[in-house]
Amino acid sequence: MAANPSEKKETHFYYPSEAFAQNAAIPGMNAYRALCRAAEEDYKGFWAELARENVLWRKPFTKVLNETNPPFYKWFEDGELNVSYNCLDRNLENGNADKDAVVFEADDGTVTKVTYRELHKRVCKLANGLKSLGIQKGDRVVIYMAMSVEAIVAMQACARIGAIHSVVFGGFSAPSLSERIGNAGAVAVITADRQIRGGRHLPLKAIVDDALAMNENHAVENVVIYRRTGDKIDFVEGRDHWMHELTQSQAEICEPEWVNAEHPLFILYTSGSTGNPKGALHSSGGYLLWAILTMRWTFDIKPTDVFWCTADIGWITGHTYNAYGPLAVGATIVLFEGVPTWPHAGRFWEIIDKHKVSIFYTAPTAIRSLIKASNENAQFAPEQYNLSSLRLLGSVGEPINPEAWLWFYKHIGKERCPIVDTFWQTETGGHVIAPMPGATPLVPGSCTLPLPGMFVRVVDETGQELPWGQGGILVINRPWPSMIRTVWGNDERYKTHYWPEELGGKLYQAGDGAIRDPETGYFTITGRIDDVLNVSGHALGTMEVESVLSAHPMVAEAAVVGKPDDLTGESICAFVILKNELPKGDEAKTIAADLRKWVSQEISPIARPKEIRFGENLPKTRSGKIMRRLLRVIARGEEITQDISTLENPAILEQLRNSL
Ligand code: 6R9
Repeated sequence: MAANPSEKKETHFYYPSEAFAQNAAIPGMNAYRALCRAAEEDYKGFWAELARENVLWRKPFTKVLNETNPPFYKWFEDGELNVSYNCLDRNLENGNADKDAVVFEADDGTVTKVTYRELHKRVCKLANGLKSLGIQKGDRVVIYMAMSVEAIVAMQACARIGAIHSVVFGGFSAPSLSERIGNAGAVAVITADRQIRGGRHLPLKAIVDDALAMNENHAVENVVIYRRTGDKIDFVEGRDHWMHELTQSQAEICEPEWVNAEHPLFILYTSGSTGNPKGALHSSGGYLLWAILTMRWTFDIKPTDVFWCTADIGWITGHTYNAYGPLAVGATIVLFEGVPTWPHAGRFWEIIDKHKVSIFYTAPTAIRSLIKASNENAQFAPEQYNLSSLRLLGSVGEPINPEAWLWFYKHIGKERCPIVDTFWQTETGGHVIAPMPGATPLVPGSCTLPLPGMFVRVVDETGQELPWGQGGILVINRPWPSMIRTVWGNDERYKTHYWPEELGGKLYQAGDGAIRDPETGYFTITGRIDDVLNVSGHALGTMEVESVLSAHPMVAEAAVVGKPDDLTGESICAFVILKNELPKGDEAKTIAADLRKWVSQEISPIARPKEIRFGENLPKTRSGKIMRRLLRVIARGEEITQDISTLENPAILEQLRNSL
């Protein structure tokens, strides 16, 4: 892969190698454009054909899209299928039975490999076990587990019997778990005794006990416990069951429950920045279709690939690109229990080397922290490991700043592997904007172009499409198969939140701002809409300023928020993590002055942060997103009264508060 400077001085495109392009599912821009055109010309026909080719239907659908009650769209509504059948039985029938489905790397480095045949058996046994407890199609089952084969077995077992799972990330506290159990009206919880992270045993079952005790009105009758550590737990007779005992004498075959395409597959709660978490509801048919297609198109998955997505199954990325998509296409996945920095900061590179990972999909925040770690200690630098098995890299979760992109490209991909920067959300089910790796010329910091079949626009506050080069609101203007169906138990919230009247009620509002390159039409995500700053009447994306700060040689990571200012309306406060130690006194002042000058030069004096605070880290959610709303509160010197249950590192708040 070579960097070709284009005529435009500032844009460099990175092209896939010829060999990569030739073998890719979408082998060039013409193929990409042809697919986009096909969708444009006959939208329903486009999706119908893909759905027939990629999904195994028990009963074929005759209706493609029902638009009679927008925004409550229905896809393939008279078709019948089973998602677990598509992920497991399909592979027993097509020669993958003895292929590894999951390579599980435990926290302590122990490796367990599970073939498709074995996975199918375990899923069937648990599915039968759940049925023996009286759990039925349509019942909600909360899964509160860490990364484990059993967590995927649990999700698949629910899908097999038509139960609706709701995975709650294993780092959530008892009140958050209790709220989700209550909201979903769950009849059962599947959990583990404990989880292991970074050598420590952390409770799971005890938190389930607390969560259930907090809400007397919950409907949970059964708790199924996977024994991970063997630590002692309290056991409620009649309610609690060990997973191994429940499944022991169950039959190894479980006839799938054939469900309608619109039957809900799962609820996944997304932590909105305001209000209670929203339970995004996903369907069976449409969701599965997009999970499969994006594995083929964005990840160009091949039978020989070893696919590693580092996202926890508690997030949508772990759902679509660990539990469902890769299995439905018969891939081998690596599933990692631990954390990137334990027992050392080279762990990710070590795992890639050890398991010969060929596709590696992770988050910008992980990349940035590993850049910092490898700068601090060359022993953990990627150069110490053999990464030659890699052929494709992916990024997800936040905008990736060009600095981190280039490091990822050079040090991990060795300028050979395309990077797919995938923009999407819990609500979209799968990728929305991402390069097609064998086709799209890459530009660091841009997620490039929408996937074929995704109709994405940048509009103003009234819903009018804006010309390229003008920043606005990102919307999707046609329903798509893997879209959120509703907010669980709250149709009204679904309608008003995602299909705002101001935009005419017909546009799905993603909640992000975006701008398209005036020449290429490439999209750059400028951050959540509520992250747009307005300094002296100039709109500035937080991302824009953060990118420039992060590109400074001393900076590891930066987050920028606005704060009210008498003079300029809003002023910029930057929280900065340096590659070296936390600076003090005069040193801090000098560096801050340097950084201000730098931003002035790189963007404009308007973007110059009025205030710069240094810290050892930024407050992040457990899925790695910077919690700017907390930084906003700190910048304003206010007390933190908001919910911080999704925060990974609460201690950092105190440090940042005292950083002035
Ligand atoms: C998949 C996932 C969704 C929000 C989304 C946006 C941000 C995700 C991104 C990205 C820029 C990317 N986001 N991927 N921003 N570039 N490649 O993360 O889902 O947890 O629901 O978050 O994440 O702000 O709206 P979810």
